[in-house]
This record gives sequence, C-alpha cells and structure tokens, in this order.
Amino acid sequence: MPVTRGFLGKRRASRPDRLPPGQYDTGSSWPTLTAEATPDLDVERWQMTVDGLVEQPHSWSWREAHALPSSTYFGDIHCVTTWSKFDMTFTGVSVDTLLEVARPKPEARFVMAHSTTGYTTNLPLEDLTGGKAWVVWEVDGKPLPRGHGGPVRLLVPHLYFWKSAKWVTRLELMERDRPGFWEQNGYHDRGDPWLEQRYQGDP
Ligand SMILES: Nc1nc2c(c(=O)[nH]1)N[C@H]1C(S)=C(S)[C@@H](COP(=O)(O)O)O[C@H]1N2
Ligand SMILES: [Mo]
Repeated sequence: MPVTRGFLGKRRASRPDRLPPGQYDTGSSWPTLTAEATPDLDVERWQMTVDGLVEQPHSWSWREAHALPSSTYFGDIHCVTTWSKFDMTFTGVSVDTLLEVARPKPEARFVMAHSTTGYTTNLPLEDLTGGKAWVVWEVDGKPLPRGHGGPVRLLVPHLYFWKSAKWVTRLELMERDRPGFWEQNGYHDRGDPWLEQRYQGDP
C-alpha cells in the first residue's frame, strides 16, 4: 500500500509496515554506494537540462533552479542491497515543475536520467510525475554531501535507490525504454521495492 511516505506524517521507525520485503532498517547510518569516482562539481557551471521528446528543451542554472518553487520530500528510501532508511528530508524542486516548462510530447513514455559521470538510469515517465520525484540539493536542511550526489541528485523514493541518480544533470524523454547502467547489468527496469523488482525477470 504505501506508495510514498511523503506527507503522511511521522511513524515509528520500528513499524514493520514501512519495510518492503527483504529490507532491513539501517538506522542512523547512510551507506554510500557509487560505481564511479565522486565528481567535484562547480555549482557556477552546473546546469540541469530536460530534453529529448519535449516541446521546449530547457536548461536551468543553479540560480534559476533555486528560484523555482521549492519542494520537500519527507519519508523513506530503499536500496536494492537491502537497506532502508526512514524519515529522510530532502529539499529541491519537483520534477513536475521542470516538466511544466519542458512539456513532454505525447509520445514520451520513458526517461533516461544522466549523471555527469556517465551513470544512467531509466524510468517510466509516470514514475517521475504526480509529485513522486524530485531533483534535490539539500538533505536534512544541509547541502547534499558530494558522496551522496551533491550538489544535485535525482530522488525517486518510491523506487529502489539506484533510480535516484547522483550528480544528475539531464533528464532525457524517450518514446521507448532503454536500459541504464545497472539495468544493463541485470537490475530491473522499474524497481518497485514493494514488488521486490530487484532483477530483470522479477515480476
Ligand atoms: N551517479 C550515480 N548515481 C547513483 C549510483 C552510482 O553509482 N552513480 N548508485 C545508485 C545506487 S545503487 C544507490 S543505492 C544510490 C546510493 O545513494 P547514496 O550513496 O547516497 O546512498 O545511488 C544511486 N545513484
Ligand atoms: Mo543500490
């Protein structure tokens, strides 16, 4: 049932109904999982681009992105390596806000998120819309640490955390699905933790 813990309020961390199948509560620790070297990105040169199958491809500078209406996610995150972390607060901008400007074409159904490092991950467009996904630069009121994707990462908390590309700079809208980095290496194309969509071939 729980899709996003969004604004449903605080629940006790021990509540088992918050743990998707096969997951454990990592408590106060927050593991870092990175396939590549951590880049050192300059916010003066950082840009966020939405392009591909959109009416109006658009890029936002750091200052322009911060001038957009800010949006906060409060809730849980789930990594495919079986840790879940409760009660995280991330702030940035809703992906909906970016898509309002870029305006997806009717044939756009999938998105490839690109990081500066070359990391990619694919998602159905509908998993990024309707208040379910963010581009974030703060965690718990502080700038997002580099190791966790700072200055900016994608946040798609209702899917396994590999979909939340760190150091994200581009969302490319596509007609057909195409596997990203981990998806080419056997991970699931959607990755819903409540359905245990860990690997290709899972339901
Ligand atoms: N650019 C990039 N983004 C990434 C990854 C990565 O290796 N590179 N790893 C993914 C995986 S598998 C997970 S579980 C989370 C880990 O985020 P964290 O290190 O902040 O916990 O980031 C995801 N985003
Ligand atoms: Mo992961």
